[in-house]
Amino acid sequence: MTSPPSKAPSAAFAELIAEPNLAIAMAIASGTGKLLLDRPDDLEVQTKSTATDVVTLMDKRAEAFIVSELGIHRPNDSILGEEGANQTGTSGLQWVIDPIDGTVNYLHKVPHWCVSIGLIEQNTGEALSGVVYVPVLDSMYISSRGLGAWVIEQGMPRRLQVSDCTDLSKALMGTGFGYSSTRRASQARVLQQVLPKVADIRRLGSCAVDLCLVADGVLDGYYERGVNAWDHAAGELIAREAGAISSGLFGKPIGNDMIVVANPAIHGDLVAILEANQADQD
Ligand code: LIP
Repeated sequence: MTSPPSKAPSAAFAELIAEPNLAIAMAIASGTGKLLLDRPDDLEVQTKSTATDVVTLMDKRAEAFIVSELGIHRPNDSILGEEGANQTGTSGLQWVIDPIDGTVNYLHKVPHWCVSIGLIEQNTGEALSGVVYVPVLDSMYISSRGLGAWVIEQGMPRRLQVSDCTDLSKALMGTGFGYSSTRRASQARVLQQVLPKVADIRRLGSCAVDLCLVADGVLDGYYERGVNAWDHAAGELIAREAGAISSGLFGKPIGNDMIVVANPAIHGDLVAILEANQADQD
């Protein structure tokens, strides 16, 4: 359970955590993290789109918990979840949730997984608030539109800022791969062109956490083809509020075909390489 900050937070942080919907998402993410850390021996693993696209009992249990909590605190909002939650509301606001982003990591006990809860304006699709909670590390990344991005680590708040890397050849780049062999072959084709042009690649297994690492300047950029709204709804806002530039390719916004999020100094160069190699195509 994330404990309250142990020292007086700055005025900006105080303003951010006073935002009521963010506070609701933080409390729900924290409770979901506790639930997920109490893992049963049998995770009742099933597969979805392919044999490598796994889902566990805990993905479903966590999503049910989040939906139940949102029903109590925000009964008129819509909800879209990776594991099937799809509720229509009347408020014009939609919660976009991934109960476990990085399910393969959760299954294999790799720490790089999270609870991702984003809030968007349904008419515009604009992100309003985002929470990405990494239970194993007790790190909660948070943001609301126009109020900056912060991480609370073991109760200590710290403001997030993207890296100052100006040279793509010195950039540490995050990416990920899909679940179909056709998609993976195409992603490997693109990786062959990207890898020689950057310092190194990290495939850590969670879009949402990768986006928060861009926000924190740990990764200089991240790109991936095939991620869904629930993977990036929260993390993309957090990264932008920390100074990142976010886009698709060829002037398009982020989407299932491609998401590119990086510090402003290298975002354009990364997009150019991806466009030159039709990275938004299989
Ligand atoms: C994951 C994404 C990640 C991608 C993985 C997987 P999931 O989402 O967050 O970026 O590379 O293949 O799709 O399935 O763990 O919610």
